[in-house]
Amino acid sequence: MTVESTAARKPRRSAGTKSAASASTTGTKSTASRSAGAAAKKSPGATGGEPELIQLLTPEGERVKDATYDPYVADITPEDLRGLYRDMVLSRRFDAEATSLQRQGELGLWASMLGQEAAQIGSGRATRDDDYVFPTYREHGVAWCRGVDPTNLLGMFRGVNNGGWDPNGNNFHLYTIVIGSQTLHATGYAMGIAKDGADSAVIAYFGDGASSQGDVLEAFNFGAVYNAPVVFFCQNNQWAISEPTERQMRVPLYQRAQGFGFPGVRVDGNDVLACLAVTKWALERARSGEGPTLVEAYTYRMGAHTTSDDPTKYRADEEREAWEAKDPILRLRAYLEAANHADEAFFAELETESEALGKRVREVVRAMPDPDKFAIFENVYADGHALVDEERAQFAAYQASFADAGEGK
Ligand SMILES: Cc1ncc(C[n+]2csc(CCOP(=O)(O)OP(=O)(O)O)c2C)c(N)n1
Ligand SMILES: [Mg+2]
Repeated sequence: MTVESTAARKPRRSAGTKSAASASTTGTKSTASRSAGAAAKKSPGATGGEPELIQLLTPEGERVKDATYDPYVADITPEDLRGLYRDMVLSRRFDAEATSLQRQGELGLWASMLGQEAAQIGSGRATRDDDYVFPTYREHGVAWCRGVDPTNLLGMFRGVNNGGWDPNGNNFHLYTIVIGSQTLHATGYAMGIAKDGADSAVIAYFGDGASSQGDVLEAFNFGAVYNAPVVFFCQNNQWAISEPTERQMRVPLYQRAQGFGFPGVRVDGNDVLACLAVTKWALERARSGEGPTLVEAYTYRMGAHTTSDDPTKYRADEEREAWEAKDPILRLRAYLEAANHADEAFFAELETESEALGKRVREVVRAMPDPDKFAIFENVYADGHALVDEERAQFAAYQASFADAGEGK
């Protein structure tokens, strides 16, 4: 059975926004449409060409104009901006708590999102409730935006469950460890909703390392030829465990989209406002039948790959320090303060809220019960299997061999 082109879907564009597709079909935007200050910005560390970095807030917190993407945040209020700040602060607090809980032996592993808050909150807040999100294993900020209780993210990392939330509860799929595979799931899902005639969109998160994976390139191609309503959101955090981006690609990552026939853009991944605007644009393209977009959020993994990793073995302190100066939370705070959009009471209340969140996370995790030891054999096959039965029996005999067998499950 073939899947119909989404071109037949009814365009659905909200009033007051405009399409930037025409400016971006080659993956680069016209400098004519940008202010001189923003146009002068070149993304650091690019391996080819001179990619432009879409930016609405400089690292110092100054608002720069961008004729193409400003319309997507034109109606943002001071309250919305405080909301974005709150999201970033609380998700960072949650992430720090999880790292500490791993160090205390409460979690087996943790993959920190430190430094990637703007990319995740900006893009996450751009999604609509009826959009569907396919994350990797590091999208704690996106989960927050989708309304997944943060404590639910920790069960898998504690080893007490295989997921921890109902994906359909918040249209937020389970974390995916098999690098890049979720981009295919997302593309297939997007092809499906297009066939259903839905006007929602799908967003797939993945990393710079994942962009070398065949699955991701296959997803790009399927997405392109079926004009699927999917946004490929790549957080280029400069590292795939110990592999730097120069071992992943010879052209700037976002330019890969050109070869598949859809637009790609590079956004400052530490600028929450730019990430919000660019993702809104890309989702709107998807919803209105214009097909996929690749968004490369240029950012940095400030912490270790996971708590099992030691980045001091493969990267220089100076690199981390240079990115610290571009901190996503500090830049929005600088903007909020300069624009008089937030007072001391706001920051103080948020600090209290942060501490309360940390406390709740600690308490919930420590109280998570161990699963039944035999639960691992459930749900392997729908109707059971002789080999699984044999392994269950072996495991039961092994358990019974302990001196304290029978004193608990
Ligand atoms: C198919 C597959 N190959 C290898 C791995 C091991 N692995 C886990 S994370 C990772 C690096 C991923 O890097 P990137 O895509 O940049 O994401 P990041 O961790 O930086 O967010 C690798 C190779 C895996 N999980 N799945
Ligand atoms: Mg990476």
